[in-house]
Amino acid sequence: MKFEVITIFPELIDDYKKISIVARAIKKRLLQIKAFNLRDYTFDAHKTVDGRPYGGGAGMVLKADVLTRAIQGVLKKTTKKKEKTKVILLTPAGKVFSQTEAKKLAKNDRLIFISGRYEGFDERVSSLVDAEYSIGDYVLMGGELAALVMIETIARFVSGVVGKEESIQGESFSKDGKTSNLLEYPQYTRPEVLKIGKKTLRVPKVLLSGDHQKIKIWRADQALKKTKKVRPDLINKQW
Ligand code: 6GU
Repeated sequence: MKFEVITIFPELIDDYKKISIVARAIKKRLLQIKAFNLRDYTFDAHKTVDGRPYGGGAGMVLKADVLTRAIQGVLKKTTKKKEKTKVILLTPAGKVFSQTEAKKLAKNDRLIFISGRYEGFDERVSSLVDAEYSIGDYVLMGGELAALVMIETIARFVSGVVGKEESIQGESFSKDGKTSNLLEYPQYTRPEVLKIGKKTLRVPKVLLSGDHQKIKIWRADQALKKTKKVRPDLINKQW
């Protein structure tokens, strides 16, 4: 699967590619991640990417002509075979990204992300865009981190990217796992007894019992309790 990001900070995307699992997947040719500098698609010597908003107001707006040139330029770099492609605009005003959206987007061969800084985009760029996404209800300085969050989430659905070790079965938010719709149960590893200052922290006895049926029930109960406590909204959520 191919991910392309149009940004004024391509180095942010390029640095991310060096990280373990992602680097391994790129080496195995399962993933491709490419950053394109928006300034390479400008029309003037100053490489201007933004302008003052018509009608006045604070902040600057990313120029539709520059963005159009960049999107069309990146789209044209296509390989020979027909690739199922989507152009995605990253904005806090977009549809909220989720595990379900990630799974759907993973059906594409190629995703082109447009990442803005400044206050926003000239609205006319939406005519070249297939979807607008936000990663949550808070405001970032720009879309680069949102692009990386989406890329990492979607890439985990690409066959071979996540090894058996890091299995995606049964994890929080996965629809098909045993703990469907619930957060994951707590995990423990050695040492069995941990001393932190005056505190002695032990691994729950049931996990040392060897009784797999009991462990299964305990884990399901823990997952439910944890979810009720921190994310009650997930209990009756339709995915
Ligand atoms: Cl996609 N962009 C920005 N600037 N802020 C965000 C976001 C995106 N998603 C959540 N906050």
